[in-house]
Amino acid sequence: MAEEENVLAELDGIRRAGLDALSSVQDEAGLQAWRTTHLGRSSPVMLVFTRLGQISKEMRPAVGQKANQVKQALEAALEERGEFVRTASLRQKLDTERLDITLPGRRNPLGRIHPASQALAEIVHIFEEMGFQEYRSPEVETEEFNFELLNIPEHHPARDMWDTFHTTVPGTVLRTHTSPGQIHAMREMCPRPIRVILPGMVYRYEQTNASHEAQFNQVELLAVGKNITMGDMKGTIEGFARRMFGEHVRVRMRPSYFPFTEPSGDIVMECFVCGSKGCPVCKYSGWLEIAGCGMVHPIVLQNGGYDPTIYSGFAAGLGPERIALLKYQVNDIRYFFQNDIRFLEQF
Ligand code: FA5
Repeated sequence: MAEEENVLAELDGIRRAGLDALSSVQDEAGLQAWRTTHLGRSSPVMLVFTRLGQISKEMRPAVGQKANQVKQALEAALEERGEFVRTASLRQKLDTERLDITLPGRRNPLGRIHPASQALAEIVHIFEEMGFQEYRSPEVETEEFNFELLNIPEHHPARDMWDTFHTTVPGTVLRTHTSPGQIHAMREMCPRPIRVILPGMVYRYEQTNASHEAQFNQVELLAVGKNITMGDMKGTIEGFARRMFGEHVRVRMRPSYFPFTEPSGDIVMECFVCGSKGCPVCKYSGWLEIAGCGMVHPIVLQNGGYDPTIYSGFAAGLGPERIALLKYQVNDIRYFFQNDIRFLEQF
């Protein structure tokens, strides 16, 4: 019996010692250490539970109950002290780590629209004002659309003008120009009259220089209807050049060859980079080619579903980066895709 009374007194001592020790705990680490010492597996109160078997049957419930009460009292005290320690620590942080919300913030650097995209958007806007509708066609094309349907049969030497990148799918290429979009647009809109622009990226496997990139944008122009003439084409392109560069800009159309137009031409503009004196951009000619153009070939009209004895049309393919070279007087087209922030920040 004396042994049981001793245990009950011991439990009172355990509780007192635990609570005393807890009152001096000041932080999270102290709370953790206290928990291990006073409530851990080898803590005095937990050891009482392991000794219950040695206590007489009559007294066991009383001792067990008291041990439970002590354990719960210690747990509740720990909870309360934890709350106190955390609140005190938060208060101290608020006092010492005060935020000065009047300090100016750090600005996020603001991006801007890429110069090639700016030129592209302006070109699209001008043609939209002239009544052309924007139409999108795929950048990955079949050889049939990129060449055959544009009257460039396999093994025709004209294919050399558009050496390209092939994909792993046989007969599928990255388009070399936006002209295959002509066939897509015609097939979708036939037999209605067409006035569309097709902007987008094109790819060529070629040696780059001041006026040639391997990846660049084009804007295709296509008008199909009854009685469309070369005069319409010339007027449209000259009208565009005046809006883009001003009333007095000098534009020339010179004869050229494309298998998908007949007759064909190139649009050349005076070189603003050198003031027409001659530079690497205009290959020392004083003029820079900005577009190819021509009257849509009868075979191409037919491939698009239009009867060439009834309908005619004109098409052109403009190079927005070439136009941007002239507009912003940049002396090398390769700057556009080098991602040099010092260049891009100027626009
Ligand atoms: C063509 O791509 C024809 N599809 C254009 C066309 C469309 C003709 C409709 C007739 C009717 P060309 O390869 O010349 O043609 O390219 C057209 C324009 O794209 C050029 O005038 C030039 O402005 C631009 N361009 C051509 N090659 C490059 C290049 N490597 N880098 C940057 N711009 C280029």
